[in-house]
Amino acid sequence: MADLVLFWHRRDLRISDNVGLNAARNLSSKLIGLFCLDPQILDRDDMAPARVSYMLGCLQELQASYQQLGSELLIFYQSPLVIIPKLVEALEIKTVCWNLDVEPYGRERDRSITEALQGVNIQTYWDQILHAPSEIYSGSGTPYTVYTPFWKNWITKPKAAPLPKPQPCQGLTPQEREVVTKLGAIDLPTAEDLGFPWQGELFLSPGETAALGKLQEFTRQGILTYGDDRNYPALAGTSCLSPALKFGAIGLRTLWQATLDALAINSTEAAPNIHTWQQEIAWREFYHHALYNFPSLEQGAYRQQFQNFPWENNEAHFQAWCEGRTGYPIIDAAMRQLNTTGWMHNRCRMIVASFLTKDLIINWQWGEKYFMQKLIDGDLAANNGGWQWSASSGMDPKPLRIFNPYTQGKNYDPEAAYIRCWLPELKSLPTKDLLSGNILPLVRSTRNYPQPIVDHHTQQQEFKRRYALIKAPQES
Ligand code: FAD
Ligand code: FO1
Repeated sequence: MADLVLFWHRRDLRISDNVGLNAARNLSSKLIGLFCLDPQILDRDDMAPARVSYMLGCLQELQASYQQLGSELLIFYQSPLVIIPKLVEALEIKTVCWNLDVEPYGRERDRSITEALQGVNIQTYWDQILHAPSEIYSGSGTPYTVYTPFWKNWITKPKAAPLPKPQPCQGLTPQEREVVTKLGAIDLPTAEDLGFPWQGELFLSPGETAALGKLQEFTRQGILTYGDDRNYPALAGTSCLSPALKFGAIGLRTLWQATLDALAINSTEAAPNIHTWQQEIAWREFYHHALYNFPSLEQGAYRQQFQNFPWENNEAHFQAWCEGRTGYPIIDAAMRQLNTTGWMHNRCRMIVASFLTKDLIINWQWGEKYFMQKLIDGDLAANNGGWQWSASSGMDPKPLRIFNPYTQGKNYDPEAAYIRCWLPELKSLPTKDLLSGNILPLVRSTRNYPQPIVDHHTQQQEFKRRYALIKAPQES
């Protein structure tokens, strides 16, 4: 009888194009999967119900996929540090495999488990990015801190082809099944059971099948006009794959191959659009590598001098921003999209992040956390990267980015269709008033829509004044 191999899933909730799972299956024909509902992660105060709900949906399909292979995915609501050594001992498992992660918590967890599993064969792999951090260093052997040179290097590296689904395999014997039941294996709970009820529709249907379907649909059509369409939040101009990428419901090699296929079958006119989407995939990787190389990003600003920024941190302003009641239509529309759906368009993420940091002069970390509490795709690396970019506290602070919310609205929501969709109380107002914010006080009060809580021009000057105080000498 073949040796039992344990494959531990974390954010790779699929069976196809899964580097670690594919390798584990090659090691043995007897293979089971494991997912630990980790109290240390689930008890954090930045958990989003939409995200937990999406994750559980992915796990449901993953369980079914394991059954089709002839095996099973075990679920425990326990710390992996406790349950994995117990499983290894009770089932005499000789090999444990998993895919690596870039997050500080995950890396420390993996280090502790490795230590606890002395004598066990542990095999780890890079799966959630196309290139491991060690593959993309500058000529002088240091990590990149600016995107463009990173991209220029990253795009020249050959990318691996998608991997197939694992071959059918054997799972546990009835006796072994009894053992895992005694150790506390559970049926998959609902998001409500875990304390994260999500009543709304999910922005993307969970699971591998839905993610592959979405990729196919997008690379057949949406990608061909992505270059322009991606900037307009009223259009369905982006792939909507971010939750799938967060939880690994789709493999990166499959994604990349789809872009190559799209380049091969479409006209040369489409190519710049496809390249732009490839660049977004590289932004994701840039932020993953950044977090891996500079784990302290999780704690605060990359730029030292930014750690003492004199923020205003007005709690009432923060509350108004969270609720979408700032009196700035484009800001409020975006925040209501986030609160209602658990997702926000990228253009709007940049606008509301600039508004929070540069207009309300509130610490970007408050916004970072609020996003994590709401986003279905909330991902430490991308979220932290996006916030530091917007706050000018990160690796690439120049030019000092201050978005004018009215100009942004005019440029990217010219018919105010997005504003009308999320602010139905203002629906009947003329487009030019919605975009300029010139809404009469009487109209605001009858529709219960607030006055602007701050003046953009005054606050912009104030931000610049404070920014000058912390600017490093070499920048002045
Ligand atoms: P598409 O435009 O179709 O892009 C395809 C994929 O590329 C995305 O799914 C995503 O994985 C990646 N990607 C695209 N743009 C970026 C980017 N700027 N940075 C990093 N990866 C990118 N993305 C997250 O996945 N999770 C987050 O928590 C997150 N927080 C953000 C916070 C702020 C302040 C900002 C400005 C951006 C943030 N982003 C985050 C990046 C981006 O907004 C989303 O990835 C994108 O809106 C997801 O929609 P999509 O899948 O339709 O993207
Ligand atoms: N990974 C787990 O192994 N167990 C979980 O219970 C779990 C919950 C979870 C919830 C939200 C979220 O955004 C991610 C979640 N993940 C979970 C994945 C997590 O990102 C990885 O485990 C990382 O390696 C942790 O650093």
